[in-house]
Amino acid sequence: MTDLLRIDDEFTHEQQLIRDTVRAFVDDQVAPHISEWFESGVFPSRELAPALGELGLLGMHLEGYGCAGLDATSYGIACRELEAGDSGLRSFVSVQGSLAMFPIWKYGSEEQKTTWLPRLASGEAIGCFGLTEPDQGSDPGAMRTYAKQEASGDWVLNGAKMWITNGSVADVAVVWAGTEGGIRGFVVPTDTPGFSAVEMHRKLSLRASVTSSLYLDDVRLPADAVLPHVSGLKGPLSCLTEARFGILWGVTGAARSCLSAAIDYAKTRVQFDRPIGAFQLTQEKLAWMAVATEQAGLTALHLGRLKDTGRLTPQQVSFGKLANVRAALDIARQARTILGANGITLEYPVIRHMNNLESVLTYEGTQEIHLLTLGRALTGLDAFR
Ligand code: TGC
Ligand code: FAD
Repeated sequence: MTDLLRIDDEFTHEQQLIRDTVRAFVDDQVAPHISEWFESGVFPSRELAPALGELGLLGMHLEGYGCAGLDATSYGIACRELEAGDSGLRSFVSVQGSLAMFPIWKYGSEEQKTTWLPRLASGEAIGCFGLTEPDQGSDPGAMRTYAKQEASGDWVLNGAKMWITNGSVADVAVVWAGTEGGIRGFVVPTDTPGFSAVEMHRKLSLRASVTSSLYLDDVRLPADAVLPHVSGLKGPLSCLTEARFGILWGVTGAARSCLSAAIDYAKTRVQFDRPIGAFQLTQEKLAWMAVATEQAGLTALHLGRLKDTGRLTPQQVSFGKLANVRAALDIARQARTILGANGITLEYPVIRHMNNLESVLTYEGTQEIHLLTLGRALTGLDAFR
C-alpha cells in the first residue's frame, strides 16, 4: 500500500477510469519492454504514437480538431501513469500535446490547425518543439536562430536547436526564432529543404526517448508558416507552462514506482535473519518516501484544480515543477539504497527512474530557474541577471 492519503478517492469516476486505462496500457504495452528499450537506447515512437492517439492521450486537454477535450486534472493523471512506466514515455506525450500541438492550437491559423492537429492527435504525425540552442538553454531570449522575411513574404530560417525531444522522428517542428519584430514561432514540416535533424547518442538518462539536434540551413517557408497569434518570449514560455504542469504530475508516478519497488524488496530481502523491511532504519526511509510521494500528489491535485478553474499561474507551476521533481529524485535515490547492489541494475525500475529524473530536473526550466522564479514572486526582485 503506497496511497496512504487515498488521494485518488478525490478523482471523479471518469478520472479514475482514465487512470485505470492508462495504467493498464503501460502495464501491457510498455512495462514488459522498457528496460530493454532503455538499455539499447531506443523509443519505438512510430509504434506507440498511434496507440497513444487511440487512447486520446495526445493533446488530450485541448478541444476540437480530433483532441479529447478533457480537463487538466485528467491530463495530469494520465501523465502520472505514463511516467510510472518511464519518463521517456511521458516526455513523448508532453512534447506532442503541450509543446507541438498546444502552440498550434492556441496561436495557429485555422489552416495550421486543420492541417496538423488531427494528425498529431491520432499519432499519425509526430511533433517536436525547438527552443533550446547549443549556446542558450535557460536564457531563450538570447536565441540566435533567425527568420528573415523577404519582400515576397517568404521566411528564411537559419540556426540550430539542440536537445530536442522527438526531433529526428518528427513530421513537424514548432521552431522559435528571432525576427525583426521579436521572437516568433514557425510551423516547419520536417521535409522542408534545408531542415535536418540528427539524433543525439551516449545519453545516460532518458535513454528510451529520442533527443536530437535540429539544423536550419536557409529553410524557406511561406508567409503563412508563422504562428499568427503570438509574438515575443511569452509564446514559447506559455507552452512551457502547459508542459511543466504535465511534468509536476508525471514525476509523482516515477516516485510511486520507486516506492513500490522499495517496499516489495524490503519485505522479501532477508539479512541478519530478518526482512530488511523489519529494520527501523528501513522503515524510516520508507515512511519519509511515502510522505514525500503523497505531498507531491497533493500539490499536483491542488494545481490541477486551480488549472481546471482557470486560476493557475506560471509561478504556481514553477512551485510544483520544482517541489515535485526534487521529491521524486530524492525518493528514487533513497529507494536505490534500499535495493542495495540490485538497485543499480535494470532488473528493477529504480535506477532507470533515477537517471531519467536527472534530465527532468534540468529540462523545462532547471531547478535554479524555478527557484529564481519563486524568489522573484516572493521579493519582486529579479535575480536572473
Ligand atoms: P520574462 O521577462 O520573465 O518574460 C518574458 C515574457 O514572457 C512572459 N512569461 C510567461 N508566460 C507564460 N508562462 C510563463 N512561464 C512565463 N514566464 C514569463 C512574461 O510575462 C513576459 O511577457 P510580456 O508580455 O511582458 O512580454 O523573461 P526572461 O527573459 O526574464 O526569462 C524568464 C525565465 C528565465 C524564467 C525564462 O526564460 C525560462 O523559463 N527559462 C527556462 C527555459 C526553459 O525552460 N526551456 C525549456 C525548453 S523546452 C524543454 O525543455 C522540453 S523538455 C521536453 C520533454 O518534456 O521531454
Ligand atoms: P544552462 O542554461 O547552460 O544552465 C547550466 C547551469 O547553470 C544550470 O544549473 C542552470 O540552472 C544554471 N544557471 C543558468 N542560468 C542561471 C542563473 N541566472 N542563475 C543561477 N543559475 C543559472 N529543449 C527544447 O527546446 N525542446 C526539447 O524538446 C527539449 N528536450 C530535452 C530533452 C532532454 C533529455 C534534455 C536533457 C533537455 C531537453 N531540452 C529541450 C533542453 C532543456 O530545456 C535545457 O537543457 C534546459 O533549459 C537547460 O539549459 P542548458 O542545458 O543549456 O543549461
